Amino acid sequence: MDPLSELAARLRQARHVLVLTGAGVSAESGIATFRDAQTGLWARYRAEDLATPEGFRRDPALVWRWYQARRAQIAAAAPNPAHHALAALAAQTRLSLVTQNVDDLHQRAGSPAVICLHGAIMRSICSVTRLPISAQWLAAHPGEPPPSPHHAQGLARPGVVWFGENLPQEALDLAEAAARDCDLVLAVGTSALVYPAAGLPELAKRQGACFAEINLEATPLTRRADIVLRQPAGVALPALLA
Ligand code: BV8
Repeated sequence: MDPLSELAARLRQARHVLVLTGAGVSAESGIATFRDAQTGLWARYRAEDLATPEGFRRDPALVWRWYQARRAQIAAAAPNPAHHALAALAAQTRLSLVTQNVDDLHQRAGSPAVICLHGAIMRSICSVTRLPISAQWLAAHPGEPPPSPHHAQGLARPGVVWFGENLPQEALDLAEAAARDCDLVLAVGTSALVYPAAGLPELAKRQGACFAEINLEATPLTRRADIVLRQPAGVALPALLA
């Protein structure tokens, strides 16, 4: 049986499906991935200069501009067939959708419950009090970054998890519980380099789940996969539901 048919059959029989998505799921919406050599954000920016508390303290204006540029790219993007297929899957089976992505495309495609391990780029929080920046302040300054990212309550920062920061405990607990309970786990569009997210398929596999990888290239998880689909997520996921 070809891998697509095998995975489609597994999906129909599954009791609980865990899907872990990465930046590759948003690539067909025109959002650059982190490690794609041609267009990846890391090709142009050093992540350690930007997506870290140290980088923000060192140059808040640069980091704020980087996030504003990404927010604009995301706001101009639309969910692609991969996002819509996962939203449809939630109506057909018990699905735990866990994403590493900080865009809002899963939500805009209609996925009812998205476990966001790395936060949400569209949110801004005060890095001193970690409180959301007041809607009034943001409404009074539509679309523009703060005069400097310094805000009355302290530095305004994007509501994402930076390297070296702990993940939101509730999201991580939900994701790990899903990994321990699922009987099918899919890793879709992720290079599987960032932990603890990349550890979820292994956690599922250790308790007996079938593991499928849908990715354009091999990753450190490929050797552990029972099924591998080397196709774009926007092609493979709709085909699985056809
Ligand atoms: C933490 C928000 C406690 C910011 C992000 C254990 C082992 C090793 C290292 C560590 C470890 N534990 C902790 C670490 C350190 C670190 C880490 O993992 N470092 C890595 C780089 C080695 N982890 C942390 O710091 C985490 N915190 O664990 O706290 C702690 C703290 C310190 C020390 C120890 C423990 C916090 C990690 C969160 C970082 N924040 N995002 C922002 O976005 O600005 S992560 C960032 O990378 C994005 O969220 C992104 O989603 C994520 C992972 O990348 P991918 O999604 O996989 O994207 P990528 O571009 O890499 O790959 C895309 C793939 O898709 C490619 O393979 C491509 O071929 C494929 N593709 C492309 N197009 C398509 C496609 N596939 C299908 N279809 C397509 N169309």
